[in-house]
Parts: sequence; structure tokens; C-alpha cells
Amino acid sequence: MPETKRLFFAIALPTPLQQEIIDWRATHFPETTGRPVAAANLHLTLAFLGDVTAEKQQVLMQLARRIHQRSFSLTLDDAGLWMRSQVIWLGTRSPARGLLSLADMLRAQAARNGCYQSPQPFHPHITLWRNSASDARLPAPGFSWSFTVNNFVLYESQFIRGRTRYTPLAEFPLEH
Ligand code: 2AM
Repeated sequence: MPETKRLFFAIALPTPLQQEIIDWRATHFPETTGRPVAAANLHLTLAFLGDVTAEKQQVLMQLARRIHQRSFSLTLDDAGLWMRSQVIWLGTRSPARGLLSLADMLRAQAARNGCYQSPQPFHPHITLWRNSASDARLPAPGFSWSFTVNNFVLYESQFIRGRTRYTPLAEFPLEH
């Protein structure tokens, strides 16, 4: 069996925004809500690739470098609870066209190269809590954060000593 890495393409959150969201989470949810995702792990996945060989990683990185797309603004103004996966997430009420087309392209490239296919349609989200209680309360609408997405990132996901760690492997700029 060739060695593989668990990879995904995602949008990173600016560090100050990660902290702002963590502070907001601490004041808007009780601690009993579930298992909070660490600030450094907050991200928005564009395409989950599953376990990928080094060779396939190179192909996917080359294809990602060929994507020509302009930067776009991302607004986080939505939240929800997925009962099945026990996830509470932050999302966007009106996804920018750029966000959807970037995810489409990356997901199509992954599919053409025999990567894992998520059975769910793309629903842009940032996981805030895992193992959430089924009766967890969501904050009232009215929150909103916006930032400009200038690049996207290839991450490796690892589970080390009981902790999930996402390591950025490569960055791909969007056009101004
Ligand atoms: P999640 O936060 O909704 O669980 C690294 O695990 C990233 O890839 C996370 O954003 C995770 O989404 C996503 N991910 C993990 N497994 C996945 C799957 N089977 N299908 C789609 N996305 C997945």
C-alpha cells in the first residue's frame, strides 16, 4: 500500500477573526453545547480529498495552481446544527459566486482524479462544535463577519495524541 495523506482544500480564517469567533462562541453558547473546535482549526472546507498518495497530491496541486479566479468577499452570518453529524456550524446566507465556483472546480478536479467523493452537496460551513447536544440552542441571528478571501490552502489532517491537527501544505493565490 502506498503511503497516503488525508487532505482537503479550504479557506483559512484570518487569525484575528478566529479569535473573535472563539470569543463570540464563548459568550453565546453554554459549555455543555459540545466539543469546541480549537481556534487554529477553524476553516471552511472547499473540497475534501480523502486519503491521497504523494503522486496524486502533486497532480491536484498542479491543477489547483491553474485555477484563475478573483478574490471574493465571504460573509459569515448564518449558523445551524446538523443532527446526524452532531455539528454546529457557521455559514453564509448568500454564498458569493466566487466561493461556489472555486469549490465546484476543486471538487470536479478531485473527482476526475479518483478522489473520495462527498455524498453531500457542497454546503459552505465552518465547524464550531462537534459532538453537539441534540437540544443545543443556537444564537439569535444578527451576527455577521466579513473578510476578503485572497487565497485557498491545501491542508493535511492528522490525529496526533488525541488531537486533530490541520497542517497547511501549500497556498494558492486568487487574483486581485
Ligand atoms: P466537517 O468540519 O463538517 O466535519 C477536515 O476534516 C475537513 O474536511 C473538515 O472541514 C471536515 O468537515 C471535512 N470532511 C471530513 N470528512 C469529510 C467527508 N467525508 N466529506 C466531506 N467533508 C469532510
